[in-house]
Parts: sequence; structure tokens; C-alpha cells
Amino acid sequence: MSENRLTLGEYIIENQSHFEYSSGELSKLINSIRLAAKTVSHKVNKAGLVDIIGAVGDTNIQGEDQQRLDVFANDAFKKALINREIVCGIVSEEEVEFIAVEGKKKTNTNKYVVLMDPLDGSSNIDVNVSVGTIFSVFRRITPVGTPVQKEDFLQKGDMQVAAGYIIYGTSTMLVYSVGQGVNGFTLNPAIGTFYLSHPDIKIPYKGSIYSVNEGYYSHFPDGVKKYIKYCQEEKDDRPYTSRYIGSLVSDFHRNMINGGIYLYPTSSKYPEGKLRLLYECNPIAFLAEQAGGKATDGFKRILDLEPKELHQRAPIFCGSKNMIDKLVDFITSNTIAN
Ligand code: P6P
Repeated sequence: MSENRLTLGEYIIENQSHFEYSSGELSKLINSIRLAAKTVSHKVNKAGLVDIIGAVGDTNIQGEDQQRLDVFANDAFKKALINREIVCGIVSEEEVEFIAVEGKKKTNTNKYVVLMDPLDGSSNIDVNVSVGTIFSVFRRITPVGTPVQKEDFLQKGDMQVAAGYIIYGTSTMLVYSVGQGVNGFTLNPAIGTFYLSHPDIKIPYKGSIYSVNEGYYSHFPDGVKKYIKYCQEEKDDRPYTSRYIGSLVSDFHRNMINGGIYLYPTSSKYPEGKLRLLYECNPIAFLAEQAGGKATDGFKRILDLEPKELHQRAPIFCGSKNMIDKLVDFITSNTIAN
């Protein structure tokens, strides 16, 4: 059946005009993501069999135990990106500082920077829950040479030229956008080919699923608490269904397809929010908007937030427009009331 569908390679060729400036480099970048995705997918799907589960002993900048798969995924995406003369720099959740990629040419004119979470949700690996890779792409701002953190990496999310995620779940899917809508490609592992399985993904305007870690409820801002109670109320089209996998890519992907809202508010444990602005919130927000949804920190559009440091956190609410608007009503009216 999949043979009748476009492969990712065919899709890229057919839609070359979609790629910014269609110089071919952004296509090459997506192709390198594709290669690394297949490598990581193969490893993730074997994780239960091969002794790669369990912390490698180190901890990453987040202070989290580095699972061997985290390290493997980080290396796989770095290798795929560095060897192709496309990017001049990489930011990764697994690296404290940005990685400058020296081009072969003396004057490094490689056009793009990539910011990524190579394996998000990795704490779920040893309980066999799906995990994901999240990536964000910008054009460099400095003209040549070694990239500069503030100009090239701390750009507002609105400047992204591409973003996407790979979900290593019941099947492996690459979902991405280059600013012309969102398309999903499913891997046929038997032949190692991604096929266009979800063309032009649109988040339903209304949804009936809310996704939040209710364990932190007592620490949430009042407006968020009121919205959660609104979701649970027996009235009109409610109560909504509560679904929380604890893996951002999985929770967000479900909402992309079925509609819904994902919430990661501030809390006493995470006063700035937990998710990272540059390589979690920004790419997810780009995809949400490209699919007709919304993404906010409760007060501002995520893509308008001004980054200050590589690993800064932000609260995020993303998904169906109707649900986001309702939440923002609760947050802002509650803020005004205070
Ligand atoms: P909590 C995974 O660690 C992650 O970054 C996201 O994938 C996920 O949505 C969230 O954190 C889960 O966080 O605090 O609910 O366990």
C-alpha cells in the first residue's frame, strides 16, 4: 500500500519551490535529519534488547541522568548535520554550549543553525513509552565564520525557517514544516523509506482532550486551575478527556491529529516552566501555528518571546485554537481580577 504514496525524497524534489530560496541546502538539511531519524529509530526499537538502557552515569546540562540512547541520538544527529556543509552551528539539550561547525571552505558560509532536543522524554525509554526528537532551524544572521550566540542562536521563534519532530512510537514518523503547512511521513522499517502518510496536517479548531501533569495542580497559577476545572465540568461538550503521556512529542502529536490542548504551566518545581524555549517550545509552536493552531505562554505568543540564553525555560500552552483562546481568557481575566 505504501508504495503508492510519495516518498520523503520524492516529496522534497516535487516541492523544492517550498524550500526557502530553493537553493537545495534546506532540502539537504531535511535529508540529513531523515538519515539520523532512521538510525535512532532502529536503536530505540531495539532498546529493550540491547544493553543501552540505563544511565550512562553522566548527567546532562539539565541535571538529568544521561540515558545511553540520549547520548546515541545526540551523536547521530550531530554527525548527520556536521558532515554535509549545511549548518554553521548546533545547539542541543545534551550540550552546555553551542557547537560551531567549521565548514570545509575557509570562509564558513554554511547558511543554517539547528537547535534540537535529540531525544525528548528519554525517562520513558525503559518503560517502553514513545519518545521523540525535536528540531528547529534558523538562517544564520552573521554573514560568515564562527556563529555568534546572541545573533545566530538567540533569535525569536518567529524567525524559524523550518521545524519538526520525529516520534518513535508504534511507528516512526517525521513531521515537519518549512513554513508552507505541516506534513507527516511514516517510516516503513522493512525498506527504510519514509512515505507521505499525513499530508497537510491541520489541528482541529475545537478539541476535547486536555494534556497536563495534574500532579502539580496545587502549584499552578489560578487561571490555569480554573481552566482545568472548566475542562472537568459536566456542561455543554464537557467534561473533556484527560490524556498525559509525559512525552511532549507524543502528547503534542495526538493533539495535532485529534485536536486538544497541551499545558506545561509554571509551578513551584518549575517557576519558569519546564520546557526549553529554543528547542522544545519554539519548534512546537511553529508547527502548531503552521497547522492552524496556537501556542502561547499564557500572555504572549511563544514565537514572539525574546530568548536570553540557550537553555532557558518557558511555560507553554499549545493546540486547538478554540481551547487556547478559552484558557487565555481564564488566565488574563484572573490576572486582571488579582
Ligand atoms: P513531567 C520529558 O521530560 C518532558 O520534557 C516532555 O517530553 C514531557 O511533556 C514533560 O517533560 C513531562 O514532564 O514534569 O510531567 O514529568
